Amino acid sequence: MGESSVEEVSPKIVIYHIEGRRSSRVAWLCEELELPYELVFKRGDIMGSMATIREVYPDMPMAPVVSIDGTFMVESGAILEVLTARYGNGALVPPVNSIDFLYHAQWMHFAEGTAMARLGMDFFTAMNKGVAVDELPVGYRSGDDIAAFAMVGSVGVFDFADRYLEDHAFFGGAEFTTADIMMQWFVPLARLMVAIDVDSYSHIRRWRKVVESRPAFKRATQACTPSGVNEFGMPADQPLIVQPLPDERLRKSRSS
Ligand SMILES: N[C@@H](CCC(=O)N[C@@H](CS)C(=O)NCC(=O)O)C(=O)O
Repeated sequence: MGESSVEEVSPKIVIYHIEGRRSSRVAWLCEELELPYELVFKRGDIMGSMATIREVYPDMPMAPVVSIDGTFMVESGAILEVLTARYGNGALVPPVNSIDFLYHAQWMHFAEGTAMARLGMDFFTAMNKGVAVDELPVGYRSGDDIAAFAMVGSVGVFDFADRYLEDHAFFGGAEFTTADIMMQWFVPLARLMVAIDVDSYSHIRRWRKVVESRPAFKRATQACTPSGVNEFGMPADQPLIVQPLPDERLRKSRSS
């Protein structure tokens, strides 16, 4: 009998999770692929869940930390790529030679490399200055149209995604892929973090309805946030990290 390869046996996947956090992406993928996984977190206790992560992986304590057959890994996008490449049998990734593969690869990386980076910039600047995100002085917020800091901002991120979805059903093109899992997580949160009126983006709204109705998403959400989620995708039974701005102060799609 030869040695069994990784494809032949179920991997042991342990997801160190915090409710409402990016670790839910990994659970969602495991549900899609029907891969068994263990979810480690302290229900109703964000700090306690983080303390567990610090204990198991002090080198880079973030959510998710995942252990795959005993090897620890961070970076949700990389974890999704490893799990689909090893255990997906071609599911949830377009064929490498298709045009859709280019879209898929772009959005897989855009989610963290640009979208969350730009949203985080606005969010943390506002927190450090102790003001609401829409009260940031000119020059402190990404997207401000001045020479010194004319970087694409949170609104630009959403405008780009919505324009793309006008012509494509999913972020990976014609079919649902892991790029959708990467992009979904921060959409409800953007309303809270950076005061984006996500519902003013009609194509994102249509896409979100479709992906969030997938049975695997619902199972993962139930497992990851057993007490339910609020409109921002955060655990319903825990205090919000910041106060949401009223509707009239939300930033809308440029085309709405
Ligand atoms: N790019 C990383 C980001 C991970 C990350 O920042 N996770 C958050 C929770 S959603 C976290 O652990 N924050 C605490 C920290 O960064 O110290 C990924 O996609 O996995």
